[in-house]
Amino acid sequence: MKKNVSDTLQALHNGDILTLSRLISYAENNDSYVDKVLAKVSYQSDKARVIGITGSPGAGKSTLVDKLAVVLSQKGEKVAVLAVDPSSPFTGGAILGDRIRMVRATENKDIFLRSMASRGALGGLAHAVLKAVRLLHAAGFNVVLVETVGVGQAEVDIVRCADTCLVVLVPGMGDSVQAIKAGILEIADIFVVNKSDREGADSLERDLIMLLGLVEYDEKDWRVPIVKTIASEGEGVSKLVEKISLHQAWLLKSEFARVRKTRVIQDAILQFASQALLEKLVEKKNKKIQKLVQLCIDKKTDPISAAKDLLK
Ligand SMILES: Nc1nc2c(ncn2[C@@H]2O[C@H](COP(=O)(O)OP(=O)(O)OP(=O)(O)O)[C@@H](O)[C@H]2O)c(=O)[nH]1
Ligand SMILES: [Mg+2]
Repeated sequence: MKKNVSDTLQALHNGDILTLSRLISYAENNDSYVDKVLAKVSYQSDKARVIGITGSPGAGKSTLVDKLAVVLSQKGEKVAVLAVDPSSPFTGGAILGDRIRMVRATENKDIFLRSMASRGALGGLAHAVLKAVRLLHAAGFNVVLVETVGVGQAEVDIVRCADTCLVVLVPGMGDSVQAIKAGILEIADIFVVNKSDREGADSLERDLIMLLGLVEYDEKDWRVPIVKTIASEGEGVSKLVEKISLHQAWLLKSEFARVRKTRVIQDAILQFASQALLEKLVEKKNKKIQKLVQLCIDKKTDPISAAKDLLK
């Protein structure tokens, strides 16, 4: 398929799914062909939106994403789903569980579903996801749902590129307020209390209300809402869609949103630049790196000093 870039670009703009899928694979494999294509894609699609969904394993994210995708698609949006798993670097992208759980969305041929995993390449998954999102926008998908497991740095990096970020919590799974790290509070635009059919949902909600009550809001700030859902029954999903729309309307008119966008773009630039630098370093200084590794093993230096030495 790696013929000429403008043919590929044309196919992508025409929404050719095979081309799109292959380009996303190139992004995962850190193949530079995708960069050549992306370089020609303009950032015009301002109406395109990215919704990030994160939360602990088994919280019901995929079930929720599935239902959200269907509702949004029924509203006439062109929806794509990226199911990202930062914790499985070597599985090569296929997350069987997600494939099985998302039967409903995948049956709907208008919804594009793709699992992504890091293939152990340098730089990691966040870059590949950023690229995939741009590819999807270029292919005409105006809503991209990005599901990612967990709440570590890798996940935060991934959902940071989202316009609206949902954090899914469930009762009785250690998702108590004590367990909610500051990082999560920072990234959450909407809290979802899923599995509300379970005991403890009300008290989790109360805890969240209390926690959010500690945040000082400015008049123009977005107030993080809490939406209770039973994803498996589709309950609360339309309310959630409503809150997402409200958040996105707020984004369009708020100064904060502009600041946030600036930050996201700056992050993206720096991430791509640091990846490129790192690759160059490894390529040019491989011998020296190996030498430094050995010196560390022999306790003749330490990684921090070695890093400084490498950059000399
Ligand atoms: N009781 C109850 N079960 C639910 C609800 N939502 C999802 N589940 C079930 O919870 C299990 C996990 O759901 P998933 O959607 O796969 O969760 P996930 O967060 O995507 O899981 P990972 O991707 O593995 O982290 C499945 O068996 C779902 O059917 C809910 O609202 N109530
Ligand atoms: Mg899942």
